[in-house]
Amino acid sequence: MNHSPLFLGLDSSTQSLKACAIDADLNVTAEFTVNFDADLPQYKTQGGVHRGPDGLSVTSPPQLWVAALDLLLQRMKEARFPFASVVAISGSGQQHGSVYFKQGTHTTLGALTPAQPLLPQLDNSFAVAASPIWMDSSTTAQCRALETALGGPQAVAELTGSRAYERFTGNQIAKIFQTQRAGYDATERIALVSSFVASLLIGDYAPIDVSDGSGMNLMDVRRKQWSQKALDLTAPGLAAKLGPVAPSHTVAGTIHAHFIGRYGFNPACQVILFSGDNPCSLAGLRLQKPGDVAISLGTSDTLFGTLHDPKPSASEGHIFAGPTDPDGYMAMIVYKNGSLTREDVRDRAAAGSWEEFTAAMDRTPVGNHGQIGFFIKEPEITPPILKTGIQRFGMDGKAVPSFTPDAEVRAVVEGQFLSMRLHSNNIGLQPKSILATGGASVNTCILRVMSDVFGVPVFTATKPNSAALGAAYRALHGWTCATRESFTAFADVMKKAPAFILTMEPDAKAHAVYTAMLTRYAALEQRVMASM
Ligand code: 5FX
Repeated sequence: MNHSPLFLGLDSSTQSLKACAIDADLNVTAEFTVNFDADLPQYKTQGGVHRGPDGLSVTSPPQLWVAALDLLLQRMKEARFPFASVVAISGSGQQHGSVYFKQGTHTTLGALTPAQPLLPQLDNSFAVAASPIWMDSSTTAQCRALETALGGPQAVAELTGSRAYERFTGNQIAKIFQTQRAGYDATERIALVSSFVASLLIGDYAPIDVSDGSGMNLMDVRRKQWSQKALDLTAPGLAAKLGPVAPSHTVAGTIHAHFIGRYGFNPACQVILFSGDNPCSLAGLRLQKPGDVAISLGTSDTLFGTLHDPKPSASEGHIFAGPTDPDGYMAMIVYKNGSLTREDVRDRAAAGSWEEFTAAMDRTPVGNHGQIGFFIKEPEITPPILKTGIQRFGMDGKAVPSFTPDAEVRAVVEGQFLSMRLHSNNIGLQPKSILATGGASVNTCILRVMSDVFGVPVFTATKPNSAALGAAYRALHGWTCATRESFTAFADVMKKAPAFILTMEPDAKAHAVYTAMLTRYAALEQRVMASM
């Protein structure tokens, strides 16, 4: 080896395939990207996907993901990337998407030759032509059937970590069994996007890791094993088609001869199980102790964090097995009403200007004189509210038609963080510090409210490619555990990572105001849900 050891993270996301290499000191040494629409236009995807005529089905051709891996590695080779120095690879995949390997593909994978790219060798290996992905919402019937059979949404959440969701893979598999029976029967192995890419790299079927496996409504999230009951309710013979689930730091195998011969990988290079993009982002943001929470303020707002005592809930969020701690869990809550909703209020009440928005926040008191608003511009996920609209309440709890523009601005920000505090506590998260990321995290008046509502310090991090970086960190973690032949805490391998920036500390008085407000917020939310 000419270089110090490298750890490679791949991120097969909805729109692109990225690679991020780090050295043992956690410095990023190289990054590469293949954009599906622009670089592989022959697949005619838009944003990496095909939308069905029903408006509900969303799929991608699995060949696209294979072609992307060929192209990415080719680009890395042309850039003289030192493949021989890579001692471990791991990866991230968009969650929930599924790939159906045809009977006989196990043999094909083992026999991959370096003489050709992967695609011509695997073109004919898929029993289901179109892989359903996380944007698909065509499985409501399968979700309701699972919930009915298992005793209701809360029972499904208790067992699998989430109530039945349309995009969750078990419900997608049930639909494939019901509507594409020949394809299901011809399937030798069902992979998630994550385990699919890992399988290509080892030339063998890689297990699904417990963290991404939690996004299927098929795994007993506490035992971290498939639930035979859920499998039986989904499709016959499913256990054999899924193979095992395994802890995320497990070594899947060593890199296949295809990659050694074609690109010059080191034959000893280990492939660590791939995981989902959200679990990998959790690793990339180095959340590891219970109470470490990240809030990404983007088009949709996402809150996730680590915990030891999860409280799965039918009305909010997801519990996944932890991607870095085999005994731990991660919780994730997604809000559809994120930046677009804040921007809507900015445009209506603050002349379209963030400066004016900040000035309105400065002119209004913490707690907004008891005024509380619910801004449902998009059908909301947390809590589930399908009907859109804005509901405003005065201090006396009576509905009011409008707030002053300044109060409107404060109400949207306070309402969003009160909701996050309420629902994160409901599923067992007890934030002790928050890492804020995403576009709106540059806005300090928003971070002020975040810190005061939760009563914890807020750190900031730019989040470029956190899933790919997290995958590279996980490669280092899995490799360290394998090399030492004993589990090593993720924190131990992250010691050299740069510190995050402390941006906001909570104000005790403001926090007390929000704590008092939370009870009223929760009661009003019940009213809003009942009325919509
Ligand atoms: C998580 O449950 C999701 O559906 C998305 O965040 C996908 O993982 C995006 F890839």
